[in-house]
Amino acid sequence: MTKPIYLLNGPNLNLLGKRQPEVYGRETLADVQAKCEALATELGLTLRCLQSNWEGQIIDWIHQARDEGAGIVINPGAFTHTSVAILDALNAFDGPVLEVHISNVHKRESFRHHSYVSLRAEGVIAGFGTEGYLLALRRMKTLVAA
Ligand code: CA2
Repeated sequence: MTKPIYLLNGPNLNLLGKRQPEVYGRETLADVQAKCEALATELGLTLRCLQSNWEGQIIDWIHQARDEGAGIVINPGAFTHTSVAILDALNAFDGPVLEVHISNVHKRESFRHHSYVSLRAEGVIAGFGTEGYLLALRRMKTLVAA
C-alpha cells in the first residue's frame, strides 16, 4: 500500500465558497477536496485531506506525515506569513513539500509577500485559484515517482 499525500489546509479555508468569492472563488473546500480526490485516483495517488484553524493541529499532522505520508501539499493560510513552528515541522519531514495559495499573494498586501513555508517547499503555486491544488498534485506525482 503506497503512502498518502497529505493535503493540508490552514485557518479560515473551511470558509471557501462561503465568503469573499472575488478573492477565493465559489468552490467550497469540500468541492476542492473532491476534485483533488478524483485527480489523485487518476494519477494513482492516495490523498489524506485535512483542514484546521489550529496551528498545533497542523504541526501534529505534519509530524504524522513523517511516518505515514509520501509528500505534503499545504496551503497554510495566514500561518504562511507568521509560523516558524510550521516551517520547523516541515523541515523535519523528509518527502517533497509543495505550497499552494489560491490568491496571488504577491499582488496583495506586503505582509503576504513573505512566506516561511517557501524556505522549505520544493515549489510554490499562487494565483491560480483552486486549480492550484490540482497543479500541485500533478507536480507531486512527478516528485514522488523520482
Ligand atoms: O491565497 C491563499 O490561499 C492564502 O493562503 C489564503 C489565506 C491568506 O491569509 C493568505 O495570505 C493567502 C486566507 C484564507 C482565508 O480563506 C477564506 C476563504 C473564504 C472566505 C474567507 C476566508
